[in-house]
Amino acid sequence: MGVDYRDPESEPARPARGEGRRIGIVATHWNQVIVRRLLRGAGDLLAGRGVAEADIDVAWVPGAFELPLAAQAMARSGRHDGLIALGCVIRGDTAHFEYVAGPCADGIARVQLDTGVPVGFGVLTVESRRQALVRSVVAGDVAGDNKGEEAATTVLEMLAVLDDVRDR
Ligand code: INI
Repeated sequence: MGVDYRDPESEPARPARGEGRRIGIVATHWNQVIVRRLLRGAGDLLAGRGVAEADIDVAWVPGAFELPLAAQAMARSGRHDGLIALGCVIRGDTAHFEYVAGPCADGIARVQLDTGVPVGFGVLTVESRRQALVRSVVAGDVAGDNKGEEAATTVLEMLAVLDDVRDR
């Protein structure tokens, strides 16, 4: 076997650190209450991993449909090593759920591939506000997880993977 990149079997899974990383976050005004919970999850994770507050920029956009364009602009600016997209599309709120959620996910995936800048996908696509709350837990909530935190973890992990792959 050649090089085995960050195989969790071959080394204890070490959380990727964030010191010196510059992170851009794109977030939506739509479903603001939920998105602010996702933002808190992402921000706490980044701080805990050592990303300096001054190295985090946040750009607000109207809705999930607009996230890819803002992410593309941030990626092209050269000012960010990695990005995090935060939003929430609720099926019950719109007849055109698929037309918003699909292009958002496709567009974010395209930004990563077109620019080489990793983007953590922290956009909830859910059936109801209740489901959205359970996927955006903050301190004090009883159960669930926080997809903003997960997206932040993912982007730090991808930056470490890309460093490894590009260095060898
Ligand atoms: N945008 C969201 O981020 N979440 C939603 O649930 C949503 N709904 O329900 O329609 C939504 N729509 C707006 C869309 O993202 C665009 O901002 C709009 O179509 C203008 O381009």
